[in-house]
Amino acid sequence: FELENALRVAIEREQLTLAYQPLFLLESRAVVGLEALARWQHPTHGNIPPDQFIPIAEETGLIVPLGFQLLRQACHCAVRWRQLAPHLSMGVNISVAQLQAPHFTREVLATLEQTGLPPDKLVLEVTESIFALGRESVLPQLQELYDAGVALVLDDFGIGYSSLSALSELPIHALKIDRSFLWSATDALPVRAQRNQALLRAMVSAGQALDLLIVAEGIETAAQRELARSMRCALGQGYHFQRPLAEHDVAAFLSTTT
Ligand code: G
Ligand code: G
Ligand code: G
Ligand code: NA
Ligand code: MN
Repeated sequence: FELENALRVAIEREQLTLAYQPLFLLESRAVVGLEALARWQHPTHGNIPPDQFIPIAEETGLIVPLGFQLLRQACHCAVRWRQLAPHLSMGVNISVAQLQAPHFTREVLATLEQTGLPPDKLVLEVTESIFALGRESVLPQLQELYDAGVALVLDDFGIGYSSLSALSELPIHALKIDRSFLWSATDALPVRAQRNQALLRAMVSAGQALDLLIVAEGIETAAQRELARSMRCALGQGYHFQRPLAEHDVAAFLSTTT
């Protein structure tokens, strides 16, 4: 089974789909947005997880056409679902290879215009890997998107390449603190939990000092939810609240929660 060619075919046939995981305001538990997550159900090989096909898509450049295809799907759905939840925003994960593709910004803005999704309701999630290749190759694109009003989030913050000085220069709206920090801050061993709570608090403070919205991801327990809330993370996401939903389940979910 050759993954690269299978992926090429699946993209041509538009067989990849998106699951949608909600984000909640930690204070009120109101749903404020969804994060779109790529899914691939292969006709004979079954479900292939994104951890397997996203890296291949990145290596082969297929992430560029795939990314635009998924972005259009997500924006179309967002416009439809905003009739049920008018404040809803749509988060889409973006790889460095996509940011570096020619005309990336133009394509994103064209998709917003074609679908009618307001720019500030699209949230592009980028990871710290944007810092690995030198910021010059991605910073202008991010600035252009930021200036157009698109919301930008630094995802998986704290585990990668970003320094605090780089953070202060990045045009972004929000920080998603990598789930490993919240998990270790609720470690069963009190000594470990305390040390990691101090670390988590410092990361939240750094983000707030830069006027960034703080998102806690990977919330799996009520204790983790309360810890994130007590540290004044604004938004939360995780299995404790809601697992990713299939597209056809989202409308019912929004109808009962908003
Ligand atoms: O309250 P304020 O306007 O600062 O919030 C900006 C908006 O950005 C919020 O309403 C929220 O919906 C959205 N937002 C911030 N971070 C994320 C995120 O990581 N994912 C999604 N989907 N939306 C986010
Ligand atoms: O949904 P799941 O947790 O299995 O996702 C695994 C990884 O794949 C995560 O790091 C996630 O950010 C990434 N991922 C999921 N969907 C997309 C996508 O549409 N584009 C990109 N570039 N990455 C994605
Ligand atoms: O790298 P990124 O943060 O985009 O990864 C998103 C992935 O995390 C998705 O595949 C999603 O299924 C997964 N995820 C979301 N919430 C939780 C959670 O509470 N626990 C765990 N283990 N994974 C989660
Ligand atoms: Na993400
Ligand atoms: Mn993440």
